Amino acid sequence: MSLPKAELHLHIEGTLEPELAFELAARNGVTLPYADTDALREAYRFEDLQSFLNLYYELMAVLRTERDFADLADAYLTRAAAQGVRHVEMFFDPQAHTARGVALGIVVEGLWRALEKSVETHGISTRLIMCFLRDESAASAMETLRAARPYLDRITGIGLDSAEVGHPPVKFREVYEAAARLGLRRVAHAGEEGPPEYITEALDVLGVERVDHGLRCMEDPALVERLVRERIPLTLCPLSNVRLRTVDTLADHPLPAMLDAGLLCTVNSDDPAYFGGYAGDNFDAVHRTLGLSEERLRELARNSFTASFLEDDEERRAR
Ligand code: ES4
Ligand code: ZN
Repeated sequence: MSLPKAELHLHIEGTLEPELAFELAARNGVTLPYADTDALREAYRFEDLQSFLNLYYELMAVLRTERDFADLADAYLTRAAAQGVRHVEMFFDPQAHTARGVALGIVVEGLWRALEKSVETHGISTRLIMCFLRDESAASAMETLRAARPYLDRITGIGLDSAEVGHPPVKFREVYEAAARLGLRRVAHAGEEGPPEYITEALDVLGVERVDHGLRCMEDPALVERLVRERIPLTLCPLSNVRLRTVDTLADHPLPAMLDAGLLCTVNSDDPAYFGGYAGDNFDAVHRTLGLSEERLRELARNSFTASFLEDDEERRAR
């Protein structure tokens, strides 16, 4: 599906395809515990979010240098452009790298090498969103925010990801307050595996402008009404939900009901190398399996620009 669209929920580390993982492993002298790309792909059968995260963090061992991060981002941008992506707000997980001895500067400068020329090279405008790992401490998140100070001209906002249940948004109240004082935009994963209360908390305590996933809002009609009234965008990831068993099958996905309820939904790819598809593949899948009309697909594409952090003039160029 090559409809022009913005990708608002994309973990750059989740775009690491098996072929590139092995190439980077060889380049960096890292041994992966898989014989080859086929054996690695065999491991992509997930029970839930945690079983995916275990592999996601394990494979990051191959990312070591600025060039690695630049190559990763460039490979993603090439694939995204081919699927009609005109703008991407890219998540990255600083703590997943600093914890293994890769400095934040390596990550940001490496990604930036690809991002700074991507309007020219790929026709894609970009923003960077730094995510905190919610299963790490609030102190670690605060330290990460402090370490990011030299790079804030390159970082548009903050997010919250990793294992959700047991790590409510309120844990990061002070970090989000500090980020707001620095002028950073705020989003957070909420209501993927966690309860609808986490969505409310992300809005009320963290002041998020957009909710990542937000799927479980459908269990709380009053919350749905609020999200509609306040025009809070949700960044849904249908293929991710199937692979992580948040929904039983794609045919059971609540996206059509969510659109009918008047929610500002967007369709995104999350971790496309792991979940079976990039942004356009997610659009194709909901078209085919959920029977969404062409008009609904155009609405989803429109919503992606409306929900983005683009300024009006940039938004017009991208649409
Ligand atoms: C993630 Cl699907 C998902 N959920 C939460 N955290 C994540 N990090 C990367 N992908
Ligand atoms: Zn995500």
